[in-house]
Amino acid sequence: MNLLSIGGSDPSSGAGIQSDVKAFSEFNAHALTVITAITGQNTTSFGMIEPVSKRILKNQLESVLSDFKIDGIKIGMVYNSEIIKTLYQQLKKLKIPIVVDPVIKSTTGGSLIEKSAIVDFKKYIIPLATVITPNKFEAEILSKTKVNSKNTIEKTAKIIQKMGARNVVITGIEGKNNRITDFVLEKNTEYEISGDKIVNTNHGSGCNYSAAMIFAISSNKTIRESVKFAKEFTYNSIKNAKKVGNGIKITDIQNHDKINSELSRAINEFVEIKNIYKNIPECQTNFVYSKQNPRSTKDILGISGRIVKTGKEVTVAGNLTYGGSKHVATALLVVNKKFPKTRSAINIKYQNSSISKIKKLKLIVSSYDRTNEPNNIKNKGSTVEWGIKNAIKNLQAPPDIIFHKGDFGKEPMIIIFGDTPKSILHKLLKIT
Ligand code: PXL
Repeated sequence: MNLLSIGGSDPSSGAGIQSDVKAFSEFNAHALTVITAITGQNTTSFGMIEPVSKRILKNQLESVLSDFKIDGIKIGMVYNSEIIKTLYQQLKKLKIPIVVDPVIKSTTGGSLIEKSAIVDFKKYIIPLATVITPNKFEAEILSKTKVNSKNTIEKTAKIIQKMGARNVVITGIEGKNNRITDFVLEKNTEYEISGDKIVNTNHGSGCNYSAAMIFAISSNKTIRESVKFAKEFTYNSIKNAKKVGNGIKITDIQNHDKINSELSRAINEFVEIKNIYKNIPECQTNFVYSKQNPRSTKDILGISGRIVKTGKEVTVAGNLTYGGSKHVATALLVVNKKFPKTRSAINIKYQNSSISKIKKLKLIVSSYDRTNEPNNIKNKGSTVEWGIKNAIKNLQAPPDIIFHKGDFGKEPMIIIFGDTPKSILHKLLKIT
């Protein structure tokens, strides 16, 4: 997935473009950037702002738009009217989801938009928004209403929606009992999503929220799912915030899930293997890695949309999620019950050439015959479980490979098992 961040450069890398590059990379998306302004700032103070010229702004945009298939765009700091109008001219014709983060002030006190540009921001940028994500302060400025008992958050959100944003999410509304709430106004419905509050002044949380939002929206998640995802991602980034400079903490979005980073690295290597497309079956490939002692497929990380063949290339469709695979994860779950060290698996196309190579190697191989499957199992839809159980029934050591030759209307398949995704790649390279 390619995601574009349009915004300002922050040399402290806590917010702005640098923060979005980190966030998008964390989602395994490729980060494209268009810089609108350069700021001088750190964790204690805000220095200068220099907006870029119209020429270079336009050239940056044309460069990325003409080359990449862009799945989603996030707009952050836009600073002045010239930048706003130039962006509008280039973006109005696109049919790509856009998340607008209407940044007005930095936590350290810098003004991120000229006062005189707010009118044009409302006129040109807000109508581009699939989702706009102001905090309460930003919502008040944009709607020109102070939230109180008479002017509710809902009223504020409706004013912003009237300006042309399809969906309005007002973030970080402080409530009672240490709770913090996002108010969501979709086209025809409105609701609130609450979570625990963390008391912690930080730099970067607003940017993390909108970056996660555009990723979720571009992954075809609903608005409600996207809000939940962005909220959780931001909560973790604040929880892990680090004091790297002398002033306020910077949010930390690094994924400390080793399972995720190991699988993600192996998938990146897998898609680069020469001619690997020849090994992708009709039902496509999933590559999974489990937590220790998984209790269900929800403890197994997999690709939500599989690795798919696109001509002579393979592409990862979707993202890594626990519970993202059904079949391969179920097969792994069964093997792991008997052999707890086996925690990773991949399915590849059944080919006679692979089977002959497998037979020549010192691998532990087993198979099952789907034509022997009892009807009651077929009807229950638990074929994989039944087959793998059968295949490992008499094994004393963990299998490297389990295959089956298919059945009427069922594609034959090879599944490779191993302790880690890396060990799977090692075996795969020997048999393909
Ligand atoms: O968090 C909003 C933001 C966005 N973009 C840039 C920033 C800030 C806050 O400091 O500096 C460039």
